[in-house]
Amino acid sequence: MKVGITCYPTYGGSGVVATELGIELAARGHQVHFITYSQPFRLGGRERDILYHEVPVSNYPLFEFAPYSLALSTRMAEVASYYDLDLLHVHYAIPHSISALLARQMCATQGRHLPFITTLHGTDVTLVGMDRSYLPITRFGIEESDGVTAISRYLRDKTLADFSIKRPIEAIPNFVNCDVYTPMDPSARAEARRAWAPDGEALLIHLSNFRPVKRVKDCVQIFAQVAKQVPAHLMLVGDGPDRSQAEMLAFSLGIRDRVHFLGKQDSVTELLPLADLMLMPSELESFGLAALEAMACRVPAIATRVGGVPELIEDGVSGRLFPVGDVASMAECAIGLLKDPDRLQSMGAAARQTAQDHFCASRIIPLYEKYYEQVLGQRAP
Ligand code: GMT
Repeated sequence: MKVGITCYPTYGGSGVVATELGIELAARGHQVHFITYSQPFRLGGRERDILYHEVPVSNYPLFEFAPYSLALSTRMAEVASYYDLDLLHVHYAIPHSISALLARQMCATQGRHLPFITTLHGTDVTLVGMDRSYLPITRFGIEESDGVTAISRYLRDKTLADFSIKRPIEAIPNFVNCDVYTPMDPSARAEARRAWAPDGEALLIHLSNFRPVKRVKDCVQIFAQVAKQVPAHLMLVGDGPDRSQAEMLAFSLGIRDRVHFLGKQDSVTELLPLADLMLMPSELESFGLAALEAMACRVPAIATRVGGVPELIEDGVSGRLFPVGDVASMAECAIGLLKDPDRLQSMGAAARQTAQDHFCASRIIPLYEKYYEQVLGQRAP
């Protein structure tokens, strides 16, 4: 199949899923065309059967806002025609589903059928989509798509209810490549941990785009409690609007020397397996890809019981779940686990097993392929 993929190529879960999907599809013999405004950050640019088409957005003095969505439609229709694409798969509803809809119409005028699938990731429905100025167009984009998937059952059901959607939505969960996200050899791990925890201290990790929904400051608060009882360090991976507030909080709590702000990292596969625990105290997660990536590396997460997270983490077995903002309980739980290596070890093993049994790319990519076939087969003769 020849598949065009559009996503937000910068830091963010939807871009990660779209890019990893493209890589996995190419590995299974499909030809993948990324159509985005810059190269997706997890793409090296030399992968076989993956082509990248930049969307040039011209500006003119008259435009106060450059019409990216229209430039994207133009590029989608061009790429579809030049490379004979079978379908477009867009990630994040706004504006990508609308651009794809226009591209489909442009192609139709040339006698080319170009169906498109929209994958909903979370904030496109729960935040952006619920904004009055975007709600009608989000609903329209969903209804007009040839296929729609959501990354959890929670998000599927919420979309159907909140937008009064009549068409079916397929729930296809986030995935990881379990051969890439994998526990590290113990001696290499012990050696690499020294960079962050030089004296054998415990090591916690948080990975996000530091938006308010991630509650990064809760991570710092939780860690401050933990560090009072257990010698420990915290790696904060990523960057975004709440970073400076988190830095200020770490200073004011007197733990700045033990909180390591690593910024945006291209390769988290070398960092995640080093940690003992992952912190994901989000206000909302439609799935929680960062926790899955950690779990595949045998690192259990202390997370919040929100959105689709309970579909990933079984509380008390493969991780722990708490109410949003319950910093005291999350800290107490982290301290308990760090002081009980056997329990931490078995929770880590259960986390890895969950990733392997339910969320490996080898299980999930065939679901996308099957869905592509279904959408392509829908065409009236
Ligand atoms: O909030 C983010 O981390 C980015 C956001 C996105 O759409 O780029 O992530 C969403 O998509 C991820 C991948 O499908 C999910 O794992 C995240 O749970 C989801 N984030 C939220 O729902 C807040």
